[in-house]
Amino acid sequence: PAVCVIGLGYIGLPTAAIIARAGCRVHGVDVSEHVVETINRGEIHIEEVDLDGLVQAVVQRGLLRASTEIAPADVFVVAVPTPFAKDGAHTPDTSYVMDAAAKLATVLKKGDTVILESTSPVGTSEAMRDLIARERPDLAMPGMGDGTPDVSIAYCPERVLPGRILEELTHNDRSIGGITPRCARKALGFYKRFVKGECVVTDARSAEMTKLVENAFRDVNIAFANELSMIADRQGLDVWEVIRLANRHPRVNILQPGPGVGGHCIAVDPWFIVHGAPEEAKLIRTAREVNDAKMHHVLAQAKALIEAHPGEKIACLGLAFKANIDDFRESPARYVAASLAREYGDRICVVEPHASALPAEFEATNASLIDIDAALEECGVLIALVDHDIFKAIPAEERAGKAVYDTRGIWPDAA
Ligand code: SAJ
Repeated sequence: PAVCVIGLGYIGLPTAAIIARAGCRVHGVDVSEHVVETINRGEIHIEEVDLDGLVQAVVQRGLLRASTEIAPADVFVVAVPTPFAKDGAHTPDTSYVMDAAAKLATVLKKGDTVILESTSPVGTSEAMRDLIARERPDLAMPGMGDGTPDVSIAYCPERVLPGRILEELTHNDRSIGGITPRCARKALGFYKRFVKGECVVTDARSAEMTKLVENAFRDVNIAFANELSMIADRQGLDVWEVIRLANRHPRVNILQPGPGVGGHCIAVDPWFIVHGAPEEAKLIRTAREVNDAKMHHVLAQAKALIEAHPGEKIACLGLAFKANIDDFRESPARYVAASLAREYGDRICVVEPHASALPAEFEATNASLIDIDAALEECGVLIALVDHDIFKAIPAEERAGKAVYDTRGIWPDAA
């Protein structure tokens, strides 16, 4: 089939490339001219393992072409962002999804399949169907009226881990949520072309909730670890030791505390559940609050350590939102480092091997970006914010004599 992928970001572009590799002709759509031009040159605008080679290959073979304009296709895959609305109340903003639906409605024809992949609050696929129904009264929609529908609509979330996207897009199991069972079968046939994992068929609302639940599960579990770390700080305990020991229990598996939860999914998606059921989603809301509070706790602890070492230079190790990636968006490490830079200026040295310059918010500060060797020579205070392998590998003798705040537990000997 001819496939149109709308949204060529962290999920849309790898998905488009994998569908193209499976032999489908893919028309990718993005609002950004820059993104479109980059892809049509066979290059990529994001960092992801092995994605550059794959995009280059499918563009060269003429299987993937990007444009700012929608084009007719047999299957439409929507992978646009669903951020928060700007109301400060964590309300999901599904306007990008609805804009994509309105665009594809202009070229939709009988027999087409529309698949939503964007993380979305429960009911979004149906809302998308309703919008398409309004735009295209000439087409019969699934789940509306008695006749045979003219198009199929399904919700099929991805669950890939940044850094392993290509591998996980192919091998992870997937939920295929049809607006009707017939829609699910249609979407299943499409995913079977390029997914090696198991494709489990369900309804659209269950699939929408499943995606949110997966990330909320992880958020709640990380919140447990982060709350433990704050309790341990209060009681003068080594949280890493306590977790190591507790995890010896055959049915206990506590996650790792850190400086808070970053990324665009785990810190966002649980709010979509809270928004849908505010009275009931107490634990899920509290987990979000605990993980956000952890970031401020880390900042306060870091300041206390810095104040106790006047005159010393401070190395903030890491800006990324997690280990061994170059993604600094929504990163607690970046927030902590930038806050310290604003307060302590040129005493703050940031080490981030995945950055070539400090992000914009550091500009007004006198903080500098230096390499790990210089940091170990010049800085008397080390604040480990990201568990990059390069930081984990710093031996005890190179940290000796320095004041250390290890927010990730990367140096078990330092406790
Ligand atoms: N973190 C901790 N302690 C831990 C584990 C993680 O503090 O023990 C922190 C990380 O440092 C990071 C944040 O949590 O700041 C999130 O990292 P992550 O590796 O848990 O997840 P993401 O955001 O990279 O990807 C998640 C994944 N979801 C789950 O594992 C349930 C991924 O499978 C999803 O596809 C992705 O969200 C998404 O796009 O929704």
